[in-house]
Amino acid sequence: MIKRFLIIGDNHLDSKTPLSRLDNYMETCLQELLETLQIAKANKVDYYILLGDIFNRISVGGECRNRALEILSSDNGEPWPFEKYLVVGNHDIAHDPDLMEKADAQSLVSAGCVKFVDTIEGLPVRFWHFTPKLDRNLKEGVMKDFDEKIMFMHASITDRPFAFDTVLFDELTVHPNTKLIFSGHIHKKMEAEKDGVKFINPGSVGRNRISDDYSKTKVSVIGLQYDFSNDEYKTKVFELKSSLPYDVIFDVDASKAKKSENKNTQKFLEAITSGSVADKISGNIADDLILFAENRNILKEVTDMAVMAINIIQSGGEL
Ligand SMILES: [Mn+2]
Repeated sequence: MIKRFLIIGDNHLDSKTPLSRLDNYMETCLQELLETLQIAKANKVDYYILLGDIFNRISVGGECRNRALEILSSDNGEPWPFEKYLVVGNHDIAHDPDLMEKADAQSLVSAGCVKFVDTIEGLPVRFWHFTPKLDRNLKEGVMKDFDEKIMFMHASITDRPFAFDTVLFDELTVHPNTKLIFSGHIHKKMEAEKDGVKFINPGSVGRNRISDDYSKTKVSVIGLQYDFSNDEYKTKVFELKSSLPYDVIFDVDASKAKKSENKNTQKFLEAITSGSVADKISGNIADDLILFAENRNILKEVTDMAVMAINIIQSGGEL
């Protein structure tokens, strides 16, 4: 039994254009969504899999939601000739699976244009939707108990250690039947193989913030042809033509200027917090900051904000 899949990483559709984007974010994202469906059709896939974070927020506004719904529902009135499945991502549900019923992602499910399930009858594949415990469960070896051959998930699996906590693919224990793991969530293309198990993150389709990761690669989705009788498979990368180049959609120069501005702010903060006012300091950081800022004619609003930030941090964010 040979089946074809198209696997699509985090779309992050939104009606709001992120500050760093120069184009109309929603229009570009919807165009990209449509193109992925056209690729699926042209390549005669059986299953179209969204790997999570189809939406950037739990509710992205009626226009964006409805247009996504129309695009996913039909090809100019003709039903798309494949099954569509949704892995739920953290952004789709504001990190809380109990909020799914309120989510725009649920609208797609309720309208019948994507399926939200854990398994497909008669096909050894499984969907792992985001939950706050998913990463921990994966680290604790939960996959050992599930014998499907292909896993689709929204989890922090990475091929190498990152600056933040992730689930290292090398340390993942899976069932002997499992051959392939596709995961979205980390917006970075990754591919790794160990003991006959392959991990692929196709990278995100949505580019919702300026990031070097996006500048180095083209936006793409992954085609998979899998023979379930002998576990032979091949994958193919499809680059999206509708994804505009990085330097067209992002104001790279403005971002650089902003980075240097942040650096200056940091220098300023260092200067005012590490200055030598030994004879006057009270030991109370907020009082000392006010005194120091007054001596240097810093705008009162700036000092007030800094003091408020200090208060929030000192109270453990309870304010
Ligand atoms: Mn995401």
